[in-house]
Amino acid sequence: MEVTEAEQAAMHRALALAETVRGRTSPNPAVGAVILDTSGHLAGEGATRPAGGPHAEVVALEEAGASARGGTAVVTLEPCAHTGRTGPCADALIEAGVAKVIYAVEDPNPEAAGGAARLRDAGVEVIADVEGHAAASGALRPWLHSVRTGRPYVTWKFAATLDGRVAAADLTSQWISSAASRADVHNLRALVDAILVGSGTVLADDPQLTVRDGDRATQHQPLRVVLDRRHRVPDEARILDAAAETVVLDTAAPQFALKALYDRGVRHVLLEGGPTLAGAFIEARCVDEVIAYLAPMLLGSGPAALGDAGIGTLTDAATLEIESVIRLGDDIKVVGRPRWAEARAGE
Ligand code: AOF
Ligand code: ZN
Repeated sequence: MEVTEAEQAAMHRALALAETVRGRTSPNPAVGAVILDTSGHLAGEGATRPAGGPHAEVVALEEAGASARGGTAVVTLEPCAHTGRTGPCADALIEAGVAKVIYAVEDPNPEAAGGAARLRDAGVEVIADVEGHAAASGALRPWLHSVRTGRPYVTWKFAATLDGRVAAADLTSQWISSAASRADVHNLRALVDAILVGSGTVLADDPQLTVRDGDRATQHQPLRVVLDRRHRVPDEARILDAAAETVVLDTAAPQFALKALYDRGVRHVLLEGGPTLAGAFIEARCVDEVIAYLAPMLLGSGPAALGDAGIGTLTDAATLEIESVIRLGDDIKVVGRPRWAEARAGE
């Protein structure tokens, strides 16, 4: 069983298609699919439509029409075998006469799994785990995490000086990070389902928490979430304006908040502030990814990015596996994953 160069290229295209719908498919996964005709030429392509709409395979099959017969389907996730809000994709592929199916990641959702077996039973050649790692650590990551853990994937993002401060001693904090970093944050917001802050951040900064610039602006506004146990958020706070939907949760407990968001269909949360809330999330081991924007600036005093996380000694430190380090304008962007997240993913 071999994967041709055209099929490999089709998988890369499917991965790219999946990227284009990130943040707009939850609670469903962001999947990409490509159909090649019998001579290996592109016949159709697609990505998951918003939840309740067709899956990626069905979008691609529609575009391919009769050219799918005898051809190959290349998908980032194992085709489903269940009737949920839509019919089984495995059956749609069989009916269309597809001869070969190549996919990246096995479907861990017990309700939908079994597509590969159904395809094989119908005489379709099936190849699994092609670019599996790329798919699982890309657009599918938050969804895969949610299926396994029952709570959303949490990215904690902060912008600080090189000495880790988010504001000066007098609490001035505007423009620590560069314009390039701020645009990057807006792109990041467009990829997630919800943005989470504590009431302290609302009172201190009165942020709007919308996607305003960056390349993906206006495509999608994530849900805005404030944890406000003491009912401190004033009616005139910008987070309550009409620019996007907002929920105020009457709790300070990360697990409870994440469960409530999961039940609303949220699969990826961007934790944006502030230090106290971040400390509580780290202490509860509810952070799966850390994105730090570090500005070439030193302050020497002022609040630290991370508040008390219940860590008293070095051996208890939350250690990160660094995934990438890039320069953004004059800033440095570091992406890392706490090792506890890794341990969980391997369970
Ligand atoms: C998607 N898009 O491209 C694929 C999915 O509720 P349903 O009927 O839409 O089914 C959702 C499940 O289908 C989802 O949890 C996953 O297991 C499977 N595959 N879903 O939304 C897709 N291929
Ligand atoms: Zn499906």
